[in-house]
Order: sequence, then structure tokens, then C-alpha cells
Amino acid sequence: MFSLPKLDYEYDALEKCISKEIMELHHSKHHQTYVDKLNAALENHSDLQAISIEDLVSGVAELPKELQKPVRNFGGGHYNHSLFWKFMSPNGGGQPGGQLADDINAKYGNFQKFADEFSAQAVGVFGSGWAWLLDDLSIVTTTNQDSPIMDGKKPPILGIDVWEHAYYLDYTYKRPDYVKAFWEVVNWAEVAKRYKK
Ligand code: MN3
Repeated sequence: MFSLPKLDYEYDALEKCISKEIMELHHSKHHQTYVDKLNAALENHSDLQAISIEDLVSGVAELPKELQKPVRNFGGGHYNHSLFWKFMSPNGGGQPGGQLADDINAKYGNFQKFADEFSAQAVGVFGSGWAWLLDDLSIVTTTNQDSPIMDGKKPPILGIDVWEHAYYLDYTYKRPDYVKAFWEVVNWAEVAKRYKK
């Protein structure tokens, strides 16, 4: 069975971007609900309870038809949020270094142009969804709890949740302000670790 991962920081640790109130609700209620509903959907499928969430979600199209929707929504929700918490840190912000920085500069011109493009895509998601940085440094968006790995892509190395539940209590309708503040908490050490060419 799947379980809610512990955070590497306290609920109030990311207040440069996200309040304690949102973090607590988002992790202990929203994410927990995805886990609970995923487990309920897999109740009679013990073979699927033992595989990794990444394998389960990336293989959604091959699952029995009745499981595809719950795994897409709740499995995707569990997978996406498990990544999202890792992509942020109270010691985050600033810019990446090393090969990741060099390659971002080569692809986008400089860090600010990359950040502007990522922000624009995140702000532009219509309705609920996510913006992602993939390991080829392309930026993509998904709707609902879909993940790029459902389309055969490798796991994202950075992503931002732009569902209203992720920011509305702090920013109301001002998603651009939330996306702008996100850069203050991006865990570049984690992104670099996931960036393997
Ligand atoms: Mn969320």
C-alpha cells in the first residue's frame, strides 16, 4: 500500500512562498486524500500495491480499464506531490550551478530567460495542473494530476503545482505572485541531483 511521505522540513519552513496553513492542508489533507483513494482503488489488486508509484503511474495506459482513471488521478496526485515537496527547501532559491547551470544557459540564453519561460508556462496553465522541467531541459505542462511520465517521458526534475489549492489562501487569484515566489524556495541541489544526461 502507498503512504504519505514525510516532509524534509516543517510546515512553516517555506513561508517565503507558501504559508504554514497551506502546507499543512496541502500535505496532510490533499496529498493524504490522493494516497487514500489510490489505495482504495487498488484494494483488490495486491500485485499493483507492491510496485513503485513511478512504475504504476508511467504504466497507466496498460492497466485494466477500470483502474486507469483512479490511477491517473490519485496515483498521479500521489506521484506529483511526492516530487513537489522535494523540489522545495527552506534553503532553496538562488540559481543552480555546475552542469545544470551551463546547460540552462546554453538552451535558454541565461537563467532569467529560463525562469521567465517556466513562469509563463506555469501561469498559463488553464484550470488545474502543473508546469514541469524535464531532463532534456524542456518545459511542459500537464492538466489535472497528469504527469509527463504518462506520455513516456522521464521523471521531471522540477515542477510546480498550480492548482488553486496550492496558493489561493495566500495569493487568492494572483497565480503569478505565487509562481514568482516559488523561485525563492526551489531546491536546486535536488534538481541537479535529478538532472542526469
Ligand atoms: Mn496539489
